[in-house]
Amino acid sequence: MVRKQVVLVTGANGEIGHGLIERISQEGDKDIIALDLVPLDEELARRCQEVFVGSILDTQLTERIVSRYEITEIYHLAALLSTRAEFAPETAHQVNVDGTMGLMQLALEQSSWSGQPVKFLFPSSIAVYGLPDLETKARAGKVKEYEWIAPTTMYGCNKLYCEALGRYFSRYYRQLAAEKDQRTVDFRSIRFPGLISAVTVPSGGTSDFAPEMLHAAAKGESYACFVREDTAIPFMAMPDAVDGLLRLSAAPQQDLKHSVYNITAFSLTAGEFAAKVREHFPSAQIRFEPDLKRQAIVDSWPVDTDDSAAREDWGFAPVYDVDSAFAEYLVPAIRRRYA
Ligand code: AKB
Repeated sequence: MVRKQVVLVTGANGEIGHGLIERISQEGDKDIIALDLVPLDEELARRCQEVFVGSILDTQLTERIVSRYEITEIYHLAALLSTRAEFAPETAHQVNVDGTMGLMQLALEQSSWSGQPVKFLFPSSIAVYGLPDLETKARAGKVKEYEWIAPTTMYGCNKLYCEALGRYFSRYYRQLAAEKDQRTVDFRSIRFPGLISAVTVPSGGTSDFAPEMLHAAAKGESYACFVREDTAIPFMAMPDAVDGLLRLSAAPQQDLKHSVYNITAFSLTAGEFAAKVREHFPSAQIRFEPDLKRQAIVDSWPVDTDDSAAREDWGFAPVYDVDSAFAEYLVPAIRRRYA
């Protein structure tokens, strides 16, 4: 019996999963299997070869998956985001770290069947950065991958550690063995800014204030923003994030000088974001009621990131700046969604 070769997407029902599954299935050359804690939306499920409902920590489930399919590529999107992880740090560690470690082991094991490296695409985050105060944040400006990596959240710690784990699995796994291990993981990671989707509303993150503000305005609901008006972090429209993952996956290995890359599209304050929302939804009711604890998390994230390495090594360039993201992607799609 020959197992079908597939791409595994974990956390498939989440924000990135929606856009990613749609794009991979449109491209039409790969079969997708999806794993999520909840059943996938019907439209999304139809694009997958099979959907598995359960936890990435459930080894019986992952063993059942590999008994049926040969996995050649993994997009490991499942995670507890920064706000949710602070309410359950130990659970976050299990899901974000132990879950990732288990999938890297699964990737290694799968590579032994084909003799080829299994690609492991891992979304990391601006949460790996930790700027100590607002003055330093302003002075730091666009941070490089190796600067200010002192996360203040469990989620940020988890992401930073898993980046290191990925580097280890792809370059140094069992480095003291007498014979080099032939099984290999081809780990590639992107540090994303806050992502904004027209299709889904995020939950459990701390950059959520921007997409929440926009979706509330489109629904005609008032919104109390949990950070100050002058709070600035980088953002990106979801199609550019999905494109980034697919481009990084397609890049020839020899072009990649790093295993982890920043990418960014535009940086603006929550007040500027609110002004953009009002430009398109003039009756939007937005007020600012900072939650000091969530504020402190966002204050520790950089104003922007330096993504020159991604641009140089694999040609990353976002399609959308802030104006075109609103005018050409977010607003038309959100209006259709809530019509
Ligand atoms: C979060 O807010 O936790 C995420 C992130 C910035 O990675 N959106």
